[in-house]
Amino acid sequence: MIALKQLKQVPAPLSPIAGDVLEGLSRTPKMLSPKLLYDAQGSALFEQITRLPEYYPTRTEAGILTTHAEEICSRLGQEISVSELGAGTATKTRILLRSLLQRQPSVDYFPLDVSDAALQLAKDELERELMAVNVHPHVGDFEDLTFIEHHPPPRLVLYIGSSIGNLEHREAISLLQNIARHLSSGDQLLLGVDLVKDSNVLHAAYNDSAGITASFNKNLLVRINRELGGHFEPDAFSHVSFWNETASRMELHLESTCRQSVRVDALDTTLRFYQGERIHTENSYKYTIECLEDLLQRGGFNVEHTWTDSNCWFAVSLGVV
Ligand code: AVJ
Repeated sequence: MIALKQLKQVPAPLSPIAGDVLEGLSRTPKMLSPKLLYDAQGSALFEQITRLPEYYPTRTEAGILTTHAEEICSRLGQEISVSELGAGTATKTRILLRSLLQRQPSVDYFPLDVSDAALQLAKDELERELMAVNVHPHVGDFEDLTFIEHHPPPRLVLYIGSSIGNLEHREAISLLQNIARHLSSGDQLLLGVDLVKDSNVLHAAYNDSAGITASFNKNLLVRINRELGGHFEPDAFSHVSFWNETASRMELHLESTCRQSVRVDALDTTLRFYQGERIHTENSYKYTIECLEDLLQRGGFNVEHTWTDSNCWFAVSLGVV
């Protein structure tokens, strides 16, 4: 009896996501940080998204990098090192690194990502394909960027893939300022952002017919079930994504299909949902070229050049400190 009582008093080891989940789901309206979407399963689902016919950003950006690789590299410093924020599996980065190796004998490449699995894949594939690239992976988020100072100058920081689209404008500006603070004069940033376009194109990209984006979104609930002893029924929520014109962003939500209560053991709480209640899970901001260049400027970079595709669907901009 006593042993059991003592056992009950031992707190379960708190998962690192507990605080974020409790905070977000206690708000009105409920929300969850988009960072939570990228566990191993979520990162794998995102990789699938990048190959969907409706999801244009990845292949459009890859097209821009392929078409302009030489010109981009000609604008970079001599014997640079490359750091990448949110590198993932670094598929698009290979285009640039390959081109860079025409100008310098080797490259030190420092990918940062929250997903250890993705980084390991990046390292294995890159070092097999491009022997002159030395990969130094770093698992972590963007809170502390001091490690950039340890990368050999002159530096190129890559922040491509429109990951900055997850951030509010003021968050995006302070992230760029934070990057700039750890760089030296002459160091450069290559930033990729998704552009404002026909809302039908946007809608299709986030509501794919194969339902992969829906699975990616619902994986949040699966993750809470696994890591926090949640009792979510993923199919009692539907994937909702729409263009918010006023805010210039795509929004992702999970909408409760019925009135329901969901117990989350590790948070020692029961969440209540009314029918139609939404959890806001992600924003994906879309820029105009003007807004993109303004963002770089406010972030502490001088814009050197901006490249786009023939549809003007995506833009890649080079800035210098
Ligand atoms: C990884 C943030 C660039 O905003 O398009 C894709 C994430 N979410 N489909 C994006 C995402 C749903 C993606 N980013």
